[in-house]
Amino acid sequence: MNTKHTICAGLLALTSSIAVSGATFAADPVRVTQQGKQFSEKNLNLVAGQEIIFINDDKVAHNVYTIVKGKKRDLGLQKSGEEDSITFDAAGTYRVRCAIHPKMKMVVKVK
Ligand SMILES: [Cu+2]
Repeated sequence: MNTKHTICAGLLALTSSIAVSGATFAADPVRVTQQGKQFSEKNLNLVAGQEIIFINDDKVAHNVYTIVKGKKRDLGLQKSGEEDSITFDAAGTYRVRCAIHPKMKMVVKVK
């Protein structure tokens, strides 16, 4: 009987477990001020995973929101002096608005 030995050279899968770390740096958050019922930026370019910190530097309250992946991301009522943030995880173009002041508009492009 002829027995055929097939010896599979074990694939050294070490590399896959070592890789990854250090490859991804989250970009710094961007600070956007709300003053005079306007955003301090009209257009912003971000990388995926980057965060915008919205600061209310107005006397009046604001309510920042945008739609991320079909879901409304709403910071709710933001009183004078308060700050809150939205993280943009996915590439795309996002229109940021204030629910109280329709003229407040900002476009965020994430790649
Ligand atoms: Cu507002």
